Amino acid sequence: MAGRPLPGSRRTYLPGPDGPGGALRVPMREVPLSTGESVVLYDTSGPYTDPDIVIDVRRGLAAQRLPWIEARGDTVELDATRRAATDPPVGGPAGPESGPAGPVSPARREPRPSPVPRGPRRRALPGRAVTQLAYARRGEVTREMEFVALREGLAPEFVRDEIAAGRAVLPANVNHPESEPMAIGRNLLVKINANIGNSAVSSSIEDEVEKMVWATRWGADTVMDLSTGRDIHTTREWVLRNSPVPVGTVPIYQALEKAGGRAEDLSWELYRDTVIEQAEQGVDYMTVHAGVLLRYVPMTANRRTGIVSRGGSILAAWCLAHHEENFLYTHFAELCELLRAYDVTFSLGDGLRPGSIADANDAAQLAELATLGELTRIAWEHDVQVMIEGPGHVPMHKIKENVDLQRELCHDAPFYTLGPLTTDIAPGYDHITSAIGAAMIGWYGTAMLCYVTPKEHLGLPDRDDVKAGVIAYKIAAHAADLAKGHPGAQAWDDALSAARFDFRWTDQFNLALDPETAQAFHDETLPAAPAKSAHFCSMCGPHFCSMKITHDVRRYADEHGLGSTEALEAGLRAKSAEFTASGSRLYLPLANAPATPD
Ligand code: IRN
Ligand code: FE2
Repeated sequence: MAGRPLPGSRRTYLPGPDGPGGALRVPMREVPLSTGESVVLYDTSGPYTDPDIVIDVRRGLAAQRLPWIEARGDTVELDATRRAATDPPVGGPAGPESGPAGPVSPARREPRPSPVPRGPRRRALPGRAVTQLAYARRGEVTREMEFVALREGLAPEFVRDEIAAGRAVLPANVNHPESEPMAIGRNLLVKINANIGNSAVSSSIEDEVEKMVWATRWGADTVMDLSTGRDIHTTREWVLRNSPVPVGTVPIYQALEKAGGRAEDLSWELYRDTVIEQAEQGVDYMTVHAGVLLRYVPMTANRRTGIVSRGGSILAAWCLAHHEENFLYTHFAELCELLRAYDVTFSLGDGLRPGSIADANDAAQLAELATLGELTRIAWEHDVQVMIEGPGHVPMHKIKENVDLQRELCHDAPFYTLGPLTTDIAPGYDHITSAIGAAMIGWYGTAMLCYVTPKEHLGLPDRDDVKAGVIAYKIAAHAADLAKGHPGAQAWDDALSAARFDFRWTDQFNLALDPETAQAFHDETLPAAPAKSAHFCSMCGPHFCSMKITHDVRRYADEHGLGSTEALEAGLRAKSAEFTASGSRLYLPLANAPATPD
């Protein structure tokens, strides 16, 4: 099937250093304007919005990074017998026979004869680190780094330097060659993650692939597959093979399924095999709750909401049941050895994050953060990339402290936070309570914001919730980019404001984060074509549009040969006379609307 760009946009490609026909080209979203100019925006939607690319979700996306990975010559293909040991059979009740579809595939519900073909899986040659961190430290600018630099409008050497210093990560498993490279760091554009995944009681494989495509269409920079229900392996396989963005997981969820749902039956060996299985599938980053130490668990006893992290509560239960130290902590160096063989990035989990305003910045949270800093150093010694997960629920006045402490304790590794929610009182609106915190924490330097949807605390998000969450977080991330003065961030705002001021309505819709909603709202009151160039909208009506008045004032100045200040004063006096003459009413009734009672 061919893709569908957002209304008024088209997918365009920036040529790489070898020119337009070269191996490297970076997809962007181009918005052509009625003025003949166009605006080029960062685009996460992948080939799904390129009408020239035919996508068969049963085959997956093109493995565009494969030649780069092979050219480095530091990985080896795993043979099929080796793979059979870690790949469980694909199938199950909601398995391949009902493959993913929705907006992605017209073949929904059609029987499919074969499961998703799995590409050759690979890992590092013995003793080699195939991580972007290892390359960056050696001074190598990889193709992936070049791609990121072009996309963000930065120098390739700058991107390499940020990665080498550990200030940025570029999650790119050698077994996910379908991904378009992106990087996460405080000196790059603020990124957002969308969580998808089924639970034991809801959703199917096709729903999850559809959500991934949907989330990236609206701007998700990464997705995390948090499936805990049936077919975890197969769902992930479908998501990975079709995902143009890095995919993250929390392996302890699948390990718990393998342990029959009993936390005490988990073991390092079971966990390790799960990590290998997922790394061979191509998971780009993994949440690892290795900072939930036995001695920290009692610190949560008097909290308002105890332990709210799923992974954190599983590890806490294991520690208490065995009265032993968290096996993720005691085996951390071994875990590093595994991750460096595929270039899986650590996302060190905040298993003790506060789950309520009352618990924000408490001793348990900060003790865990210090341990994550210690683990960061160990991962770096193994050339493994690291980011640090953060809270949670934090009131506005306690947000900055989180970023300051994280920087100090975790040596400037990128911070990746869930919101934070700035109040607990608005279930049903937690995309808003948390986007407020996300904007603030992004401004202070958080590199990636994990979205929260309106269904948070209430249920599994559906398609509409995913969109609401992504849009709320794109707003927070972009607001942070503006405040941080990221080069080029403001150009988008300037273009949209110019369109608004010039009453180029269609340009305004097309430049919007959500063009469909912007146009639909305008259509609700002024659907006719002439309204799309009218010098007012139904909010203020024709006589009280401030922008129209400003234009009138400027015209008045031109016509009367007045300098700007004089013109403004004279123009405003004229407007004031007009206002008084109209009865000094602020809102004039629309011509076709029922008269407003005075
Ligand atoms: C992000 C920052 N802090 C937590 N997160 C996300 O929460 C994390 O990336 C993953 O998507 C999810 C893990 O939830 P638990 O297991 O910690 O509840
Ligand atoms: Fe919560």
